[in-house]
Formats: sequence, structure tokens, C-alpha cells
Amino acid sequence: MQRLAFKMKLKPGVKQEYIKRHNEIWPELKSLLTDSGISEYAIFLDEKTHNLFAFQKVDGTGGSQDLADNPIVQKWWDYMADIMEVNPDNSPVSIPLEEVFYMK
Ligand code: RM4
Repeated sequence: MQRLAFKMKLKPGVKQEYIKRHNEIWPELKSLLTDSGISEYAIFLDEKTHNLFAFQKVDGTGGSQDLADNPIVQKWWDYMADIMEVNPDNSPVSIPLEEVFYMK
């Protein structure tokens, strides 16, 4: 198991919409993430900067942002593109973070 963290960015004024969409996360996307070995997936928001901080535990070969070839993920990224900072292909701009401390 490895721990992964990365940053993404939300557009201003869309916090409630972002929460709503994640409360209603598509079952097929949730299953895909789980089946890909991703667990304990949490996303935190810094309301001042609109930075999103994502954390996940990964048992497979990669994390959620490595599933870019999957059509369900592509559809989700298209759906989320209006409220996030995205790349030209609608994938969210994701900046990997380095773990510098861990305590269990
Ligand atoms: C985020 C973003 C991520 C995705 C999660 C479920 O808003 O789109 O890439 O893994 O949702």
C-alpha cells in the first residue's frame, strides 16, 4: 500500500456544487476507483486559495489520476471541467505532492 497526495484547483464560488457532485458520485466511478485499489480517498478544500488537497491509499499500480484512459473517468472529468482548473483534455490540473511526514 502506498499513500498518494496531490493538489487540484476549484474555480471560485463553486464549493457547494463540488460537494454536491461528489455526494452523488457515480456508482460506476466509485466501483472503478475501488476496483483499481484506491481507498481512503479524501479531498479537502482551502477556501482562501481554492486549492483542493486530495489524499488516497493505493494498492494497485497507480492512483485516480492515472486512470486517464478509462472512459468513465474521462466522462467524469468532462462533467467536472466547468468548475475546476483543467488541462486542454479536461483532466484536472493535478500537482503531485511529496510526503514529508507520516505518523500512524
Ligand atoms: C475530482 C477529480 C478527480 C477524481 C475525483 C473523484 O473532482 O475529478 O480526478 O478522482 O473527483
